[in-house]
Amino acid sequence: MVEAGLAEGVVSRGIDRGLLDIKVHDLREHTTDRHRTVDDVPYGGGPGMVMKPEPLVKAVEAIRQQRGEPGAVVLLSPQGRPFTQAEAVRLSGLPHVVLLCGRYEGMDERVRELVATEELSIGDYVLSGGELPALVIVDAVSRLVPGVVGDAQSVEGDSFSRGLLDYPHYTRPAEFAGRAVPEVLLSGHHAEVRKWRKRAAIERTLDRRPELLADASLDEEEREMLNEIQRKDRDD
Ligand code: 4HQ
Repeated sequence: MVEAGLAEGVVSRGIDRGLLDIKVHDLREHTTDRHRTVDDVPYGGGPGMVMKPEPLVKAVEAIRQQRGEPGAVVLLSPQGRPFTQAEAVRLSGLPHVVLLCGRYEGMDERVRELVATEELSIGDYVLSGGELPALVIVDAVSRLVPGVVGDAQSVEGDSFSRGLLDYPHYTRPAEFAGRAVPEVLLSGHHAEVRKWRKRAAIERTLDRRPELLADASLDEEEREMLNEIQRKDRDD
């Protein structure tokens, strides 16, 4: 599953261009029994299985030998701190990151204590394994590595790079199913387009994710727009 995810899109291109160096490690390579067992029954009873600690700890030890000391060893789990754009920016500044993916009910707690430096969650839902969360993190971090996304402006302008939701996007045709593209976007007035997009991003954020505005980095013009929109909403 992880190899398939790495073989697509910007991540694959970044690897091919030598901008990203990503290795997938199979925990079964760090087992000693005939069945290459990575899971066992939970102490205390209950349903499901738990990832055994030895293969995980040995895998991280082997990674240390092969690739040097990682800047972070991240355990993926719903119990982790929320993974945000700010976390992606932080991880993108580290030269080497290890992502630990578990299956079943989770990992033996001693893996977190002994080898993980942090625990991250990609959201409040339960997946069947940490592989997709790891790919999510690889994708979000990779596109922040210089050169991986062709157009650096598209990364800087991203939704969340300043803590706001994105503005609406339109392409041709100018009218579709009876719906017209906002006039200002066809006008060629670049300053007006910029202002329209700023306002639209603020309106959407206020409407859908108002809690984001507390931490958003708004410039003077955006602050003024926010005040104006809130004044209007209050008055009517
Ligand atoms: N899981 N964010 C259970 C997640 C998850 C998430 C990963 C499911 C670990 C054992 N990981 N395994 N949400 O749902 O990171």
